[in-house]
Amino acid sequence: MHELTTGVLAGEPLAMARAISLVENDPSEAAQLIHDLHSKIGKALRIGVTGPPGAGKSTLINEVAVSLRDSGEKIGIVAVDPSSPFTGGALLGDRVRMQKANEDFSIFIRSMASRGMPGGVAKGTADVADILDASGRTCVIVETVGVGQSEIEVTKLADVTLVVLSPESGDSIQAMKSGLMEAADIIVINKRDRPGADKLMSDIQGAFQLSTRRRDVPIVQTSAATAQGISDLITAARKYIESQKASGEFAARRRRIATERVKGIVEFFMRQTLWESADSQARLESAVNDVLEYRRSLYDAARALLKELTR
Ligand SMILES: Nc1nc2c(ncn2[C@@H]2O[C@H](COP(=O)(O)OP(=O)(O)OP(=O)(O)O)[C@@H](O)[C@H]2O)c(=O)[nH]1
Ligand SMILES: [Mg+2]
Repeated sequence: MHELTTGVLAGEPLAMARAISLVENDPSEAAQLIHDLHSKIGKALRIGVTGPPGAGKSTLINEVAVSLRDSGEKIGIVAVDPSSPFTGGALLGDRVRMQKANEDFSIFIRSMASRGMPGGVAKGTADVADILDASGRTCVIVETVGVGQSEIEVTKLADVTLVVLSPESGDSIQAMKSGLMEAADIIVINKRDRPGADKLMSDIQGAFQLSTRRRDVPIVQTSAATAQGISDLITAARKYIESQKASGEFAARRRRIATERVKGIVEFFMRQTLWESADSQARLESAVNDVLEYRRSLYDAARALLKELTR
């Protein structure tokens, strides 16, 4: 374990990959590792990227990563449940660019499956972000496909959340109806080379005009496949972070994130330990009997059982 900690702190790609596997497969080892890394966690900027499948999130992240890397940043990327392989969408030229930029491992990329994460996606991705952070990455990017509520939860772990839409996905309308847009600190309309980008932009602006809270959300147009609009996006993100820091909201958000994580881990520990005692199954059965034989209501039996199990 000690060796793994040292490897992660040194930013060795192999150690980082092994550490992330622990998060996927072995929660208690992962907990120990993150405990050991604790004093080195917290410096990296965390960027959440979400949006409908195929909107161009990975292509966009590639370009942002290369650009940030050129300005001296060290990037860690984790994609949760990618429906397409991370660099698979990128044009060949981009992939060469990516490789060239990455000869010194200044960009670390890892895909992971949400079902491999004991304790849930939010806990798992936050743990992975911690590992990348401790490894000396100055910027950690988390990609999730924005299709459901749990994906939106994940974006709450980030200092800034980008919601990526494209004019060709009818899903964008769906995204506007769902909570996805609410999670956005910056909206990216990618594939601006496709017809409909301006219409999508004015649709969103129209919808946001109605809300005082959302009126000022920046909307940036990009064409990730040809690396256009990337610097506009980075500028918008930097501006956002700066204003968050100036207003104190950056720290407040990190506090909210830490609060949610502590709560989540307490609940995870509780679930883990609740059924550990030898007689817990017998107690459960007896509670079920009470319910089925009308001695106790469902809620009464559950409350009493909880009391017994946590005594
Ligand atoms: N025309 C056009 N195509 C793009 C652009 N950006 C990405 N694409 C293409 O869109 C497809 C999907 O790109 P990805 O980057 O894999 O999209 P994604 O949102 O990460 O997809 P999932 O992770 O599977 O949800 C690929 O074929 C890309 O080459 C763009 O700006 N313009
Ligand atoms: Mg992707």
